[in-house]
Parts: sequence; C-alpha cells; structure tokens
Amino acid sequence: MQRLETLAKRLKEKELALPIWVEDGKLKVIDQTKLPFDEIIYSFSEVKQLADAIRSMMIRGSGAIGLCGAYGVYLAAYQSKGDPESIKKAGELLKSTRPTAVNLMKTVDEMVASFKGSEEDVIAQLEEKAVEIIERQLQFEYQLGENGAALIEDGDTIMTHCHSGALGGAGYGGRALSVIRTAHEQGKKIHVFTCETRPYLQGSRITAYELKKFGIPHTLITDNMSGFCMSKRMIDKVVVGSDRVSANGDLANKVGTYMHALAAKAHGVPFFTATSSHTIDFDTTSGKAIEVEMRDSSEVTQIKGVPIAPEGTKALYPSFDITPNHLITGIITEKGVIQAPFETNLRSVREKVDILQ
Ligand code: RUB
Repeated sequence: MQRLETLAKRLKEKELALPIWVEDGKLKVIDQTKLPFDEIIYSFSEVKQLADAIRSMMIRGSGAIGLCGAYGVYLAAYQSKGDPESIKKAGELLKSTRPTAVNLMKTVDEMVASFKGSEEDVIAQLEEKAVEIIERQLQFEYQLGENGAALIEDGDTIMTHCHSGALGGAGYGGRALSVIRTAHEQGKKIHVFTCETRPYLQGSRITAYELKKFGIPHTLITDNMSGFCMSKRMIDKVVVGSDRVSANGDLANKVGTYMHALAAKAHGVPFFTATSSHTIDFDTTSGKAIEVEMRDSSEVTQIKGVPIAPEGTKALYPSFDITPNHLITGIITEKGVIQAPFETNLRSVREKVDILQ
C-alpha cells in the first residue's frame, strides 16, 4: 500500500480534499452524509465495507465513486493476495452498488483488465494502475477547470446544482467546482448560487461547505427558486457536473438538473455541464438508454430519520434526471468545451483521445 499512501501524503500537502485515501496501511473514507457538521473518517479493510459506503452515500459523486473502483479493486487484490477470481468478484460487487455514474464501471473494468502475470505481481500492478487513475483524474480536474474558467466572466453569478466538487471527485474541485474554483483563483469576482438539492441536500451541506473553504462568495437557494432567480436576471451561467453523458450529448445528472436546464433555456441563460472524457459513454446512444437509479422512498419522506410526511405517504426518488442535448450550451471537458452538434463533435474528440475509446 506504500505507493498509495505516499500519493495521499503528497496530495494532502497540496491541501486537496480527498474523499478516499490510504493512511497507516488502511483505506480511509470521509463520511459525506455527516458533513458539514461532523468530519467522521472510517477505515475499511474489506471491499464489502466500501460497497456499503457507496450504497449508503457515505462516499458519493461520480468522480469519487470512480476512484472507489480503483481503490476497491486494489484492496481486493491486497486482501486475497492477488487471487484473480476474488478481484473480479470484488469488481462486480462494486459495479452493482450504483448504476448511473459510468466512471465506476469504467474504472473497475480498467483495473480488472490491467493485471496479468503471477499473483504476487498482480498486487503491485494494480497499485500502480490505481495511482495512475487517481493522478489522471486529478489532472482532468485542473485542465477542465482551466477550460471552463475561460467561459466565466468577471462579475458572473453562476448557479450549480447538487455537489460536483472536490469531495465528489479527486480533491481539487471535481467538475463544476473545478471550473468555479479556477475562475476564483484567476481573480475573477464571482458569486455562486448553490441549489439545496432535495432530498439528500448535497448542495446545502457539501457545496456550501466547500465554497466556504475555498473563500468563494455564495448564496444558498432551494431547488424550486432557480426559475425565479433566472427570471430576475440574477444568474449569468449554470454549471453542473455529470454522472454520465451519452454519445449524443444528453446528460444524466442529479435530479433537478433538467428543470434548471429548461428554466435556463427559457431565460437565455447559458447552461454548461462540466465533466471529463471518462464520463462520456459512447456505448449509450442517447439519454433514453441511461439507467436512472431509483432510491428508497424513505429518503424523501424523512430527513435524517425524522418524518416530514404523514405515515404511509407514497414517495418517489429517481436519483438523477436526463437533460436532452438541445438544452446544453456546452460540455466542458479536459479536452476543451464541446458544443453542438454534440454527436459529431463528441465523436471527433473521441478519435483524438485514448481515454475516450
Ligand atoms: C452525484 C452528484 C451529482 C453531481 C455530479 O450524485 O453529486 O449528480 O452533480 O457531479 P450523488 P460530478 O450525490 O447521488 O452521488 O460530475 O462532479 O460527479
């Protein structure tokens, strides 16, 4: 585990906020369900614990759960002393946790496909691969941040939804907050409207927490206020993350994103998704084919275990929604900002970049 531990030390020295890391020979995860009030860190020694943490949203955000794929497959190799069957089984378990964010599936597949040779070598090979994936994702964040920040003007108010930030990614700013953080670090005077994001409140709990840490001025709104704010010209741009982008540019993101995109279109507010090439799923032709995770209705009828509806009330919780490509102004990636026609332009970017294959 030495290489992963050294990597974590180096990244923490840069004051990055890591959602998952190795320390003292153990896998560590910060419990995002308890933020911003408690910063509780758990140590895991088994892949099953990590899978449970993904399911329970202790660790979440498409980038962060992508990293769980890398750490989890490595952990399986370490625990099983490099047994290929155990590694593959662990990969399947991790992939079964949440269906929508494609990074998790891709990262697990990349890890599992990368090892060959004797069982002893397998552990070292997978540790090296995990380090490569973590560093690559971090580089994506810096680069897509630069590319997206070029779209942000001094004085802009930017609205974001859910939490597409450091703890949902590799530690700099994930996707949307990489764009926002870079613009802020460039000295642009920006303001962020963060949507609360019912029912898990990632926007009020985690995005506001990170914006405060980064020193970026922000205002919390509830999800249903975005139309009002846009109608009053209080928002200049929308930048959200992405759990999956299909080959035609349709976007799967936290439920509520579609509603914001419709309001943005109606009010002429540019709507961007910040993502990485790793999140573009060329095997999915359109958003209609993306599986949207349905979560337990109790997550809507209760907040932290406290009922907010009469007993027995039926509730629905699609965790994501699909924003069709015609509502999207641009897809910000580490390779540049991709605009319509998305199908053609995404394909031409793919031809030039290995990671998109
Ligand atoms: C993931 C999530 C949102 C982000 C995606 O959902 O946080 O969809 O906007 O952003 P969950 P990113 O909280 O259910 O895991 O692209 O940075 O992952």
